[in-house]
Amino acid sequence: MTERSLILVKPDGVQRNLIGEVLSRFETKGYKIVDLKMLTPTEEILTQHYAEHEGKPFFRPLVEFMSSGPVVALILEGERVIEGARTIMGSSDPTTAPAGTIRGDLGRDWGEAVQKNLVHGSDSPESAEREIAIWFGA
Ligand code: RTP
Ligand code: MG
Repeated sequence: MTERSLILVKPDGVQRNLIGEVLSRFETKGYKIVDLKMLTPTEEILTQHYAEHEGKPFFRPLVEFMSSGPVVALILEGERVIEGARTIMGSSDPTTAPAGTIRGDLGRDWGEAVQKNLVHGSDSPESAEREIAIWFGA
């Protein structure tokens, strides 16, 4: 089934000049970038985006990290792209993410409170719809 997923190249990915590398992994797989923009996210957009994590100890540091510089937000489209993009990304912790994935190959965990794990991808069709509305409007 054709789906859409909201992908972010996080501030560490932009700072490390990895936008092209990250996007090319999704494009090479065959997924289509159907919208894309660069912006420094406001607290408001991040509070909506990370609503599920509000109240957790890493919430404030996460919002501060994510608003520390520009990110690239994009909508990726393709067959089962929500699950497929997360497979390409690898699991959250860059130290244990499998080799061959974006986080496993390129992610660095230097012990910061917030894992600078380069990329975000929607985790379900419901999240994707919600997040696309937050970042790109209806
Ligand atoms: P994402 O939402 O960014 O795609 O990542 P995810 O599903 O793999 O991870 P999630 O549990 O949704 O957490 C969102 C982001 O919060 C940061 N985080 N820090 N214990 C910690 O310090 C901690 N846990 C999570 C990471 O940047 C993670 O990607
Ligand atoms: Mg998540």
